[in-house]
Amino acid sequence: MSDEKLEQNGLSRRSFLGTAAASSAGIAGAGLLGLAGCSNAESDKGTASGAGSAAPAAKADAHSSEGGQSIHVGPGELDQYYGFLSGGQSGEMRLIGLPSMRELMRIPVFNMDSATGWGRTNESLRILNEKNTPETNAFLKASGLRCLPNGDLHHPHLSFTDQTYDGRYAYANDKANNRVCRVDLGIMKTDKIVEIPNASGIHGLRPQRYPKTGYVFANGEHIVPVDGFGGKVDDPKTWYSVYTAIDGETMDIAWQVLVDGNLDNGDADYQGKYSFSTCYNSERGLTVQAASANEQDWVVVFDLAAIEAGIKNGDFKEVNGVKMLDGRAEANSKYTRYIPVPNSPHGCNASPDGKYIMLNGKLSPTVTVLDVSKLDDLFAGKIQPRDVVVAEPQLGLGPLHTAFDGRGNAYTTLFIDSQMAKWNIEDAIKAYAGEKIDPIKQKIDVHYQPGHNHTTMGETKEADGKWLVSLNKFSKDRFLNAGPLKPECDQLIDISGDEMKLVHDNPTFAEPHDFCLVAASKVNPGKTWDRTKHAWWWKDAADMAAKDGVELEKAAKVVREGNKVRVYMTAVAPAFSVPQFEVNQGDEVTVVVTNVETIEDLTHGFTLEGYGIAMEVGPQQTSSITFTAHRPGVHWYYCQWFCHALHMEMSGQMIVKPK
Ligand code: RUQ
Ligand code: CUA
Repeated sequence: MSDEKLEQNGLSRRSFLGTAAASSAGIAGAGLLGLAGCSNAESDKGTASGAGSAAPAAKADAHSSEGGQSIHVGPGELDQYYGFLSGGQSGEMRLIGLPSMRELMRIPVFNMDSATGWGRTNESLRILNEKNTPETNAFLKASGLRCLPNGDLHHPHLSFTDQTYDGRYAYANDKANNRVCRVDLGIMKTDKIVEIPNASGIHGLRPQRYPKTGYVFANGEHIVPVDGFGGKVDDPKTWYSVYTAIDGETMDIAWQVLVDGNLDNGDADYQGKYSFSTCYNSERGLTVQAASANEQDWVVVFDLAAIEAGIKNGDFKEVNGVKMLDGRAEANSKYTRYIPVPNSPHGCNASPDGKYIMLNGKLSPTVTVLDVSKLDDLFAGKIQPRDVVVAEPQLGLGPLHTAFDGRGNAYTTLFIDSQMAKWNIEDAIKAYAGEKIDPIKQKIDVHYQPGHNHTTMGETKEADGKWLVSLNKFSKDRFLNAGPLKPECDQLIDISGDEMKLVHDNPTFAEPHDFCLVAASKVNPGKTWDRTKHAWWWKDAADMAAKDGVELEKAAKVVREGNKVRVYMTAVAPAFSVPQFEVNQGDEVTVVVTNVETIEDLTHGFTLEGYGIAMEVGPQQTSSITFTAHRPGVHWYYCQWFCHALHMEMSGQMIVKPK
């Protein structure tokens, strides 16, 4: 590329050489992901925010961006948006208020949680394990585990009806253990977790937008040998990746499609006809060098109606109980199309006008724009795959994800440049058609190395163009040093005016990956549990109580059956209805606590000293836990939520008589 051309593209010679050097070195790690840039930044703050910086960092103002929107939410005031933030390696989902960026709640999902007992209570263990594969159940048994103790929640996205959020559910994936969860927004608790068989590394996740969710699409990132399609453990040439559609209502797996390459991120269209997945490693290599050798990889497009017809006509193989269709490039499948896109595309984002799909180049400085209206012709064989591309602007180094303001602008994170690029979609289309026009409107520095970004309501037809959040992988000097492990840095950017303005840095723990920004009016959680509506949560405890002739809401009873002891109690501030119970060493004990408070925010808890037991019991909720009384002696149990002036007195004793 000539210097002149580089300048036209807004890339300095120096930043271009940064990647060129990395790719010619062929290796990897450092250069490839811009980590060289990071270490430079470490030693030289002057370049910390990335080479090729077009504009100095906006000066942060604690309360407002000059002339922009106020981010200050005063005491007692409420935020305008909910943010559903992934907890990354923590395995949880986090609820944030925007614009204050205050953390409102942590929702345990793929983790175990000390405060609520998630991963320990009978109710959570049922949800965690009810849709495991038989292999996982065997593994848990052999390992002496009650549930998988970890997960890396990546991509939270809400359910849709008619192209916008309907406030029913949030879904997210666990790449580490190939699972997809659902959070019931009525109680902000995980209500379903399903393990995806056959696939490996469930990564990209997106719900169907129209007519509703519908399907939840989940990408298998890693190629693996797949039963029924000749997959052999010792022959990587026979390995493929698996694309999964889950029924968002039942959380059963609807179908799977076998595909080439490593599926990365996905999205669905606004019409309910197609879904998409970026696909790196078209080489199907097993090393970094091999996996990034090709100049072009793909976006895979899935034709939903054709897939449904294929299922109906029996054109599938049943693999471990799932209907799998052959969508491989070499199979010339009617279910898929492979559109070449520059090197190792990453993010995949549908524009809120429903017209375009953006594929973020990662190792290419470009974002490729597909025109959704051309896909019918592509599947009909009337045009070539690249004919669907209507723009491919060069934005800077390391484009990872793109968000939208609903006014025709797109915002792309540039990982290597540590910048956010704002560009106009129609201008990019004109430039691709040959017009002399620069689609880039503005670039600002972010700190540092951004991955996902998200705008308020930006993945719906109601994109409102108020706020943009950049989720940055590195924070370095932005916060007080927290030791070798630093927080990540989520930055709030005001996009309501003509210019982006950086207004707030928010530290977050390892590592928020994706975010979903939702108008507060779309989400209406209950204020207490509902004994009727949420009876599914404690249905096992209710069945058990019915057999024992116990009414949970009035319970104060100990039932013994052989070496099984069931203790039923209520919690009303400041007392449990059973102040003491006695068991024999070795008994299997189940404690069932029902909080009969009717007032909002009056949560009790049940902690049993010396047994690794604590659980949340919210107003009108029943929680239960089962354990073996191995340790003889007097064991106090107490409420761990400060519920009353006599909260400390809300306790009792379990007496375990030695054998
Ligand atoms: S991917 S940083 Cu796991 Cu969401 Cu792009
Ligand atoms: Cu109940 Cu503290």
